[in-house]
Amino acid sequence: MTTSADFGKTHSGITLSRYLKERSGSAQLPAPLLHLLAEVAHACKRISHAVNQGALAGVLGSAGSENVQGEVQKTLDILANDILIQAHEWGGHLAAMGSEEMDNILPIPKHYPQGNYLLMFDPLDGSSNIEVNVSIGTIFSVLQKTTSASTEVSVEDFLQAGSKQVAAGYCVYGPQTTLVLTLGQGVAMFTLDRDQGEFVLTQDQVQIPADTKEFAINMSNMRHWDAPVKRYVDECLQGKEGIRGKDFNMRWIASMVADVHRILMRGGIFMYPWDKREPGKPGKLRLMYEANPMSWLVEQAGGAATNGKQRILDIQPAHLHERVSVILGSKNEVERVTTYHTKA
Ligand code: P6P
Repeated sequence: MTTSADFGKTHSGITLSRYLKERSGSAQLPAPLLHLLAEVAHACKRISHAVNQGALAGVLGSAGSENVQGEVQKTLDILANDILIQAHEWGGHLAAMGSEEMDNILPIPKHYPQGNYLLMFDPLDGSSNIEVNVSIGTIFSVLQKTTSASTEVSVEDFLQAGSKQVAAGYCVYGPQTTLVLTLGQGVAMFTLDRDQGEFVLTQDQVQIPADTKEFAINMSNMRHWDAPVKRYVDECLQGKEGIRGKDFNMRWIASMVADVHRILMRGGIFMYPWDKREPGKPGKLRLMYEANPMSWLVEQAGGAATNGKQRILDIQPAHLHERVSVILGSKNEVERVTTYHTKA
């Protein structure tokens, strides 16, 4: 059906609301889940506005506190976290929320409408880039509480493998504000049209090329890497003269959302592997609200995601804020790095 939104636009004109409504009601995509995602999108619009205001709204700089990770919290980290809590505590779709910025889960107050979904988020990933005006983003993951409605929600409800997610995505605040979403039926991208205040479908069924010439890793950590990662990167650096027979490019934005978005758009491999700086930690990135949602998106777009040894989505979490080594992106490259680990 042609609508006025289709006139003069170079995109589908399909708003996120219409996209969700058209998928609502099936067993896999019940209306409450899709309504929850509409609320996530609304919160991301508000965060985008705050991020875009930057210094004008006095939201830059540090908040003078630390999060559970021991990282200095930026003012915008806390603002984004508050926006997500306010957007969801009353919606009636959640049993509880979990956030990188909060030590414990946040059960929905008993006197508020209760739901069955569990929402995890990194409210503002890459926040060290805020002051220097580089893309940052919100990452979210949705699980379902599997215990009975009468059973009090607890952190154990969240400790499910990433393969149990029912929705996942991110919103990248860059030259465009783009919401990227999977419901298990492929990956769709929605760009925020500020004129109408709506996210509009700009790409659907995103596919990551199986091969690539671009790798993303923080090279300053090279001396700390394990042998398989060092072997892979060395072979990339040898270029045409080496066994790979082609030259590689390197990117590192230090904002996972931006690096993953580039990979979804044109392929590549992203690595934040275990290194010997903190040997007791499996990696820097968090499993529940960074690696799991990003891994599902990448797999849904035809890519792969492992911790070097196993599929990230198969990892059974033991703690809410547990960390993991991440290797994700173009399938053939991820398989090569994983083979170097398993055959080492
Ligand atoms: P480094 C941002 O702080 C983050 O969690 C990811 O978004 C990003 O990929 C990584 O850390 C960057 O880490 O050690 O390169 O600053």
